[in-house]
Amino acid sequence: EIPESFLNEARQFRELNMRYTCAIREVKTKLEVLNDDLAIRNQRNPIQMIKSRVKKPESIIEKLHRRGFPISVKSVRENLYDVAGIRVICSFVDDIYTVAEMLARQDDINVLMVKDYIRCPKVNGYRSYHMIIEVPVFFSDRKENMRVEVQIRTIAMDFWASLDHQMKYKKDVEDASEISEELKECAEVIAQTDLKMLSLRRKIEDRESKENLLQFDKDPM
Ligand code: 0O2
Repeated sequence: EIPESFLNEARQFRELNMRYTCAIREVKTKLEVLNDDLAIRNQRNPIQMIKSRVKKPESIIEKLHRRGFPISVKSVRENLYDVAGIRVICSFVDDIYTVAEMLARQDDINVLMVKDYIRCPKVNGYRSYHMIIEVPVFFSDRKENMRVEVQIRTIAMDFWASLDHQMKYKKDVEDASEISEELKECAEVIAQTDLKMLSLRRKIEDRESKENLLQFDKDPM
């Protein structure tokens, strides 16, 4: 016989999962709208890819436990900010800030926290722009402000973070500290390359706009 209290808590967790999934959908739509509009204005897509996930129950419980919070649905709502996670992969570093500002400016979005690990990288070399936002979601019987963590980074930063993440789950690998050192060096090279790519794109755009002006002089309407 399964105790009623357990079934009740399980039901509540399932409902919680549904609510965070819906919150992700709302924010994803906002990002897709921004991407479509910016693509028309600038003739290129600032967003390459959007990934998302709802934190697994075991990770939720582990994090609550690690931080000394009670294990309950109420506690998840109050104490965790990253149950709903969206990762936005941009082409260039300036796209990250454009997308972040445009999202933050929307009047139904409330920005609770920003961590700019691009301007201030972590000691291991990790770079990414993190925002914790609150978005209203309209359910059948109520409106609820849901928290969503949005991580925005370049393709290169994402490539680096995947390998770094893999490393975290293999703590017992030989030469771990040597690998960490090399990963850190790689992060610096990647950051330089991201900046170089941005300046090259700007040069190309400058040239294009000069050519367009020349064309206009030759052939004024
Ligand atoms: P997952 O699997 O992505 O969900 P905490 O969440 O306790 O680590 P805090 O201050 O709440 O700490 O969050 P912070 O520093 O903003 O970073 C949270 C998330 O950013 C992590 O989630 C990772 O996704 C990513 N992140 C932060 N630092 C690193 C890093 O050094 N390397 C990589 N690869 N990712 C990082 P989770 O919950 O750890 O993991």
